[in-house]
Amino acid sequence: MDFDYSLYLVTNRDCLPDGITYEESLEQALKGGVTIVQVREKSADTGEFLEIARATKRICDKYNVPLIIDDRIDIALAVGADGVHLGQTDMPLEVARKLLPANVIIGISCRTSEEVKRAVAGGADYIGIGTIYATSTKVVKTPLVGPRNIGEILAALDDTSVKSVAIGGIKSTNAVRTLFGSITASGKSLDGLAVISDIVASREPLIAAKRLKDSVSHFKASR
Ligand code: TZP
Ligand code: MG
Repeated sequence: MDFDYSLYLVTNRDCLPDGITYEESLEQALKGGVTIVQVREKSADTGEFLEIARATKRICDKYNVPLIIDDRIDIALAVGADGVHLGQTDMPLEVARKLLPANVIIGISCRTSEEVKRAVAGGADYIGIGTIYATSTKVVKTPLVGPRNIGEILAALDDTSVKSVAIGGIKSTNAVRTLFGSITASGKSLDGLAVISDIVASREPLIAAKRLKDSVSHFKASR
């Protein structure tokens, strides 16, 4: 499936500012140029997660943007999502691949070249490289990847069609240098940026998304 990973929004209702609903924030972000959405709601129970996923699917469909579900294969299947995102300690990729229909994509979080190689061997469609910068959105127990190491990790994707995004502390202020810094010796680079708080915590998610999207578009146009 050839999705556009340019601006990958990861949801988190806990980051929303007062007075703006989840649906409003999401819709504004999509109007601002988000190209793919992952529902990641760590504080929701199964019933709530399902409801959020359904509501997100309705809005994503309106904007013709693909929907990815964090972790939960059952919820992805229940709402007819386009993909599932797995962490290194979630359901193993090979098992998820067997459970999911062939048209449902799988993404996996990676922080080393070894993890990337395993993800490729296991049939991942895309990888999320991170955590790049310090973030207060997630408790991070491993050392930060840092922007300078993205290229080296990405090099493990050479000669594959597997796509990549960077995640963790990505803001409009570091977007351009993160993207340019990711270019490998063979010319590969990130396909996009994954963001939570820079969009979701904003009172103006449309503008926040547009700023990030403009950075990615500028990067892609220059290559
Ligand atoms: N995985 C690695 S860092 C992170 C996730 C889900 C959180 C990213 O949030 P933010 O607010 O964009 O730093
Ligand atoms: Mg997970």
